[in-house]
Amino acid sequence: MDMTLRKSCSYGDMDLEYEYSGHCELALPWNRTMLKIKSDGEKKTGFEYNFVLLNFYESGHAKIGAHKDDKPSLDQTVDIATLSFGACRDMIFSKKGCKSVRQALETGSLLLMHDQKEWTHAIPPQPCVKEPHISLTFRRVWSSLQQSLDEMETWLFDSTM
Ligand SMILES: O=C(O)CCC(=O)C(=O)O
Repeated sequence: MDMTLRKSCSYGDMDLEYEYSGHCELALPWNRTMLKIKSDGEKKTGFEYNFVLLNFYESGHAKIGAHKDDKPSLDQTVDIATLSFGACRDMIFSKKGCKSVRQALETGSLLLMHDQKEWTHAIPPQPCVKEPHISLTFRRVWSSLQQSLDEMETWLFDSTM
């Protein structure tokens, strides 16, 4: 991912980390505003989120390269919800053998992404856009504590069968 002119931070449940592009993002604790937005998003989507990544694109020169959100730490059963603010930017979705799809990220829009292991997505440069764009991408991330509990449960189940 190209970090030029794009700034990120994240909020999430306690001690949650999300690793992407060889970079580990440690979540800040939820604040009131983020919790309110998260709860509104959960009502709309029907999913429960424990992590949000904020991206600030200073102008149309800021971009994010094509990538898949296919990290093992992401719960793939939960669609990623992208809430957009500010200048409209385009997102391009591509999948082998399929025609690419260009989706405008209008301010106030909520976009749900599923099949994240199959599709790549990107926000290409749009030099004519002068104003900033902000995106909040809500996700469900496996915590290492949850992973240990799951492993313990599997172990207990297997040893009692
Ligand atoms: O900022 C966006 O809307 C896209 C973010 C994104 O693609 C990602 O974090 O995987």
